[in-house]
Amino acid sequence: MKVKNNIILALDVMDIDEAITICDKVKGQIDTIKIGYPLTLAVGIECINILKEQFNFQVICDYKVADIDATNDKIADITYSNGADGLICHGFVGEDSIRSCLDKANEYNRELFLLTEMSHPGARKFLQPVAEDIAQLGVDLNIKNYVAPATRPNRLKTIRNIVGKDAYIISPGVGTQGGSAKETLKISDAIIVGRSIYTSDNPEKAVKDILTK
Ligand code: NUP
Repeated sequence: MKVKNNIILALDVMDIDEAITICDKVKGQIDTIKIGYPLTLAVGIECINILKEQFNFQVICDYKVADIDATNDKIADITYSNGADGLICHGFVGEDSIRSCLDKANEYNRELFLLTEMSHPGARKFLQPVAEDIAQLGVDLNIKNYVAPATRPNRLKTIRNIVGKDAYIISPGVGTQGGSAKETLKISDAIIVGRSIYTSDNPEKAVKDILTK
């Protein structure tokens, strides 16, 4: 996936008018939006197409898909058929579950992102010990796209070393969670930023500040 300025806006607002207002302010600098449960559950899955049609954005759905293969298949199908350019799935659920998302991505010719280690403090306990195995499983399954944390550059580096230089890594945790855009982009291909942009009085300037810091 090619992402303008290597920055993805995590649009975790719960109102479509607010979402549109923010998008309107950042559309000159950003062409890729990540939406998750907050916007989707508040507005409905049609929010994907609203953002695509109004702004011509690429939309990544952060549904952290983590079910058995048969259910993952349905979740991936409804997400891609509603216009998602990318979908994020969890890796800890294992090969069959990941594979059903990957098969759907290939069927629709869209992207699948495999979540390895998460960025929040709680991820240290259960996810961190298996994150390298998850990344290796992604490599074994020929997955091209990964999510790995901006909050722990050393862990991000370890995951980069496993998935290789040609893999595409996107990293949440810049700004509010404490990660640095500059440091992260030495290792990752793109950063994911939410609150530092969408809670700002001046989202356009917030994007500029993040990119220049
Ligand atoms: O490990 C992860 N950490 C994380 O913050 C995986 C994620 N998908 N996210 C998401 O990235 C999180 O749900 C939010 O949508 C975004 C980060 O937002 P913010 O901390 O910049 O507001």
